[in-house]
Amino acid sequence: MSILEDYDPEVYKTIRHEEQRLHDNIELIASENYASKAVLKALGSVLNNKYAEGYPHKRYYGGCEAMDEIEELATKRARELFKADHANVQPHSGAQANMSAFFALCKPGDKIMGMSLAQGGHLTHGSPVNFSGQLYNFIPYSVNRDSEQLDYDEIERIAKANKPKVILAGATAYSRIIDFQRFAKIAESVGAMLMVDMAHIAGIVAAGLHPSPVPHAAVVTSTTHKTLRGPRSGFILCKSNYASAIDKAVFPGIQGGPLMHAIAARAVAYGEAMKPDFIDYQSKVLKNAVTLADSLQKEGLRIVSGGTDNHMMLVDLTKSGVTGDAAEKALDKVGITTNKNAIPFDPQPPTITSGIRLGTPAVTSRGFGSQEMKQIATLIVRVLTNVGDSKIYDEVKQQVCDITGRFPVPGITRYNNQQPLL
Ligand code: DSN
Repeated sequence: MSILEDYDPEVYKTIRHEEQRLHDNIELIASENYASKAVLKALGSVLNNKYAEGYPHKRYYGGCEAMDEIEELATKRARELFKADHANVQPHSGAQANMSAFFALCKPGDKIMGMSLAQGGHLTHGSPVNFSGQLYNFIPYSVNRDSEQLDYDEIERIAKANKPKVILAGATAYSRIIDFQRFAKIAESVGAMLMVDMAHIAGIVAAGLHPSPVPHAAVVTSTTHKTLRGPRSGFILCKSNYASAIDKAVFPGIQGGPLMHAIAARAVAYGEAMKPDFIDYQSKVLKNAVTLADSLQKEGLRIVSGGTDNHMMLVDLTKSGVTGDAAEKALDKVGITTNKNAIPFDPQPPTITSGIRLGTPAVTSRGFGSQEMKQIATLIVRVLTNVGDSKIYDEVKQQVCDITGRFPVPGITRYNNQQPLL
């Protein structure tokens, strides 16, 4: 960083600004995490400089020897980590991974069943403003209105009535175990292919603490930067009979040159996820999520579906009279970072919402435990019951600083004169 400081102080300043935010704030966005120093090192490496269109030993550019080595290492680690027949580590992001999977499995106009964005799905699971909703005939399914959990009988009924080509499982705002085996049975019963987007839970799956979709799905897509704690990127796992279609869909189908520095960083992240302490980390993520959800409930907030089995929870703010948007903004003021999120059957528009989504991957990477979860719940409620009260905000901000000051941020050496955790 000191080279950048001299060379381009303006850019350096913004990076320092973000380091300061990462250090000072409590990061509760469920899809974020702190990549290790090793992951960041690979991302910032000279592999950035190389064009390597194609696949190992079948490139459209010379000089790709090291590129072949790193891509083979990353795909081997991804296959081993998730016990998959085939891995493609080139998608630039989760959205690109999903686009590639749709291209491989369907033709424009085909029917795909997916969880709607408003119910906890993802933009690329058929939202009308996204390519997925525009190119394919998406049939949405939702959670049950009473249990706020996936209703597999209802999903089966919709599948039988519509006979989709693909059934897509996976979510960005769903806090319960997803029964991939049941999804596979439903898909099989209507002659559909099962695709799973496991982006949020990939790290928990890798640690063996959430059932894996890999044995059940034709194709599994993911990102690497959420619970998996790697670089921002995507990847695809599939059964061997889909390997060729998936590879062709990624390149030349929708992408050009792979981002080789990001592929190297994925390899580092997969390697980290293979270490025994990764299982310990993921079990702490889950334990912290339960403690945070329980503590918020004790403080009077309603958790959608009554709790969590994974790294996240949705908090229903309806009774408090504070919208998700107002809550996100108020919590931002005290250094608690969250995102507004629709709750199931939310009457508010997506820009306002009635809820916030909270997750524990980042704070657990930092070393927070049960005590901090309970404290955070109290601080959140203190803010939400005193929205607009700057005296309370100052008091809570001080307590946030007291907590964050005790925990160095992985990947950043600057603080506390000590080596980072990772
Ligand atoms: N936007 C991501 C999330 O926050 O869940 C999913 O891509």
